[in-house]
Amino acid sequence: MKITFCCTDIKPGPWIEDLRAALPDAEVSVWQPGDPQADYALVWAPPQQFMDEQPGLKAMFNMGAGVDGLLRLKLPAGVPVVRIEDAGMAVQMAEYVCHAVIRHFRELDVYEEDMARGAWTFRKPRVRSDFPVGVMGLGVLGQRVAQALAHFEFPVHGWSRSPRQQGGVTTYSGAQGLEEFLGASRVLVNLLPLTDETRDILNARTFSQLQAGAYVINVARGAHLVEQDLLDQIDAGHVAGATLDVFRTEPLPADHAFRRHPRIRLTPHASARTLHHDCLAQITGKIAALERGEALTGVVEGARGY
Ligand code: NDP
Ligand code: OXD
Repeated sequence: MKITFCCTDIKPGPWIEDLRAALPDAEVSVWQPGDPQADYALVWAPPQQFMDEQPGLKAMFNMGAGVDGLLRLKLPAGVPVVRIEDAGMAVQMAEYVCHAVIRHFRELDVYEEDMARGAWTFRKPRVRSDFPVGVMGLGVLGQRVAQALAHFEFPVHGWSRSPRQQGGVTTYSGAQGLEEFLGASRVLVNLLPLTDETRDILNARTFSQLQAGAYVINVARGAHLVEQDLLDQIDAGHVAGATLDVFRTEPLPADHAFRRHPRIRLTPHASARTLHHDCLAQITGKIAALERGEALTGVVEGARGY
């Protein structure tokens, strides 16, 4: 079996070594233009030339949960694209989102500023039921995030494309459920995949439907957010602030308005990192399952875009 590795921005050395250790009978190499046909590929932001030259793959493994970058290319017909499912990312995302929600709810920024200027003052405790959290996307990551928020006793609402049931979460679905979902939410967490339907979904109209004093957490993709709309809504006072991990342009330009905004907290697309060993185990496990003729989970449906 031949496995090829074609990942921009990921050092191949450790992957090649660990793939060879996990699948000793496989021939594993870093893709070069003109290479012979492989059986399986591990890809992240590959060039179109790779797709054109590898039409006979048995499966292609995307080295992340989001496949928006990959689906921009013309993919070889009939080759299943398999994405990463959790592999240690769900717990990281739950930590990150809970941290952002709690930091805002408990006004920890204000306490930090007070302490830095020598003060010792108390804020009036806020009422948890005044801070319902809406999670957009109830997939592998969104479900885990919603569960973690419910554990902290926030009222949690969840929105997905098809109807979902989750204990402790009030659920809504489809375009017809969006308005009610937004109206029930004050803190909005985005964990949608980036598709034609979800691009620019965090916009002025969406924000205006959230409860007053809204807070926005975007951990999915930068192109979900209309950046100027967020800045305008913060200026207008309807949105109190935001925590952003992903941006339309990454790295975020040094002079971007978000960089020095007092109400916006930033991280560099680091909310849920790809963990080498967890990913490797998931991918090699799936290759072995395919070789045994078994069906896989995590196969992307091209038509719906995720
Ligand atoms: P999943 O595919 O498991 O879940 C996607 C969810 O979004 C599903 O509940 C799906 O609905 C819902 N959805 C999709 N389209 C729509 C729509 N048009 N309207 C309403 N709901 C919709 O994805 P994951 O949870 O694994 O990952 C989510 C995203 O998180 C990734 O696509 C990626 O962009 C981002 N991500 C960001 C990371 C970071 O470090 N910042 C790390 C990892 C991922 P349904 O349940 O009906 O299918
Ligand atoms: C992913 C990401 O999609 O890291 O996995 O953004």
